[in-house]
Amino acid sequence: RPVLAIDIGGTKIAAAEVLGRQVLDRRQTATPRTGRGDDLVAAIASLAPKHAVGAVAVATTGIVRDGALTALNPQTLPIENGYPLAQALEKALGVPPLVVNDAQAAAWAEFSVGAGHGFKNFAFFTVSTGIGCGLVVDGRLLTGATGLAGHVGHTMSDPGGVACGCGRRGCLETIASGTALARRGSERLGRPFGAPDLFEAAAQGDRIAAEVIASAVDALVDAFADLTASVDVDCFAVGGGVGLANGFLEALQARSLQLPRIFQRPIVAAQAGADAGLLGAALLCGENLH
Ligand code: BMX
Ligand code: ZN
Repeated sequence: RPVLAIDIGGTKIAAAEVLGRQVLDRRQTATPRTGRGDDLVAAIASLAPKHAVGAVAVATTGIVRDGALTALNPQTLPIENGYPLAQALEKALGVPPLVVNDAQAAAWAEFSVGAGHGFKNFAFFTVSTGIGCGLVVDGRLLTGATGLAGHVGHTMSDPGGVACGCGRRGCLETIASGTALARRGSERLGRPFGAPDLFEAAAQGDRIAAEVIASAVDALVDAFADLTASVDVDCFAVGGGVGLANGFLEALQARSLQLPRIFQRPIVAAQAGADAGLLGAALLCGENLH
């Protein structure tokens, strides 16, 4: 029987039925950014099929602890702290769902059937609006006792740097996310720049645009090296709109080769694409999440 899979992001909510590795009948709606979890649940219910479903799997941006959702960075998704998402969805859909962080879910998809297949210790990064990360250590997905495991987007990149939505300063996400690139590019170039415009300008030979992108690459590769020193990652896979932008992966690989040998690891492109969260959550339904 297919699993009804849901992916809650900061801008859109996607739903699909996942049968084995196949993601079928994908549909989506805008994320209600009202700060009320009940509005998320109503939006999800509107995407659910009329027929009964056997299982429900949810990947969501934010910290998931015992089925409850909290934003680490409320700018990514405003929601009340500890919103009982699993409980509310069970009421709405009639099935108790599995709920997991979006990047953790995507890491599991990549590990199971994508770029991380065959490795025992694996890290997936999505570099898009924010920076999400999921870690597989010794073949097991790390979710953490409070759901925080893998939130590498909120580790230190720039001591004393700008305030992050999570309450710290200088997080990796404030340096290397798509949002950060747009902000930093606009500041340096003196006019509004989106992340894609910045890549375009760099490709046209703009030195400042290239510098801003290079500093994001440096920060990410340093985070990879820190993580390698922490849990000895075998391979990194990178996805997301910025992660898969022209030349970005090659820049990460080139920068990584400047690290001392012992910290260098393969850096590859993620394979599961925009469906990684949906697929990973559905695949986790068949596992025992710890
Ligand atoms: C944020 C954080 C992570 C998430 C990551 C990528 C929130 C709401 N989200 O760091 O949980 O995995 O963004 O999320 O605090 P995305 O929506 O940018 O894919
Ligand atoms: Zn932060």
